[in-house]
Amino acid sequence: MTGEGPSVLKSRDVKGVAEYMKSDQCRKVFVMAGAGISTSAGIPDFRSPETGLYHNLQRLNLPYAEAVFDIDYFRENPIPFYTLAKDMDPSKFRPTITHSFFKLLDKKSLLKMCFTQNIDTLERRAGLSGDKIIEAHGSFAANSCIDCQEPYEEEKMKIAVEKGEPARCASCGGLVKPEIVFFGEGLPSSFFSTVPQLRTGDLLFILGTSLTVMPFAGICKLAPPSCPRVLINLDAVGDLGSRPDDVLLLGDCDGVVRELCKELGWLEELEDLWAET
Ligand code: CNA
Repeated sequence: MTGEGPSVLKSRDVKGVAEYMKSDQCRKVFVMAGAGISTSAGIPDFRSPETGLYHNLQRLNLPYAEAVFDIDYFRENPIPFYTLAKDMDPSKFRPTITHSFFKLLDKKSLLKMCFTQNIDTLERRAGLSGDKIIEAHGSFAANSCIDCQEPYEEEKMKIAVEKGEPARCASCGGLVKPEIVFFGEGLPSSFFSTVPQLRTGDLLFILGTSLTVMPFAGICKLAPPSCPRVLINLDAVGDLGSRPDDVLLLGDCDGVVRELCKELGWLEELEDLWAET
């Protein structure tokens, strides 16, 4: 289908997207987000060359980079994860202007749901309410035992992470970890019950993700052909670009979001929302 002209949008660029967003056709907006929306907050993503976590994991002496988020490896050796968790402590970071854009979409009564792979809770910290976020890979917001699932107190967990000493469950002695989804673990049921909503979407933004982790990566295909899919990312990913109304806005997401909001006449409001975070 590449090469065909758009059918829903007037043009496959910022102007075309902004014009569509202001029309009555565009009522239900969905967001799919990944680690790239938090890099400007200072949290490294996984796969960016040089700066990504996978590039910088040598110091943890892992057998392979993904092992740091592998549940079987964690049982054997939880130290690398605890070392990483210290660097990723969400309370140390401020939401980016891209996170505030999601809040702005919500304020304009456009946002239906924000599906995020991120575990940093910055969507919440940007003011988005829990009923508008699906944290598909869990988050650092809660901690529990990997064996008996007994919840573990946040303050005690902070101390364990700070010391780099894996916390143990008071009931069964099992290892404790934040409720983030490791490789080898299932996604939350809320993810599976909510993704079908994407079939009703009028517009889907996909931001800061390499679209490589399944099943999350596959859900962008659920958007119907009448729903333009807008990729805001440093590089082209997945099958984006294969549909007539796919828009590739390649570049830094904060910059592209500002450009789009300028076109929409929303820039000042966006900056004000961000200033509040
Ligand atoms: P990824 O595989 O690291 O891909 C990130 C993508 O974002 C790449 O395509 C980059 O080119 C792009 N990118 C990086 N910086 C920018 C930027 N400033 N503007 C636009 N695009 C940018 O990360 P994914 O999210 O796709 O992978 C899924 C993993 C990463 C999930 O399981 C997450 O839990 C995990 N993760 C989350 C965080 C976080 O919560 N902030 C950090 C690191 C990893």
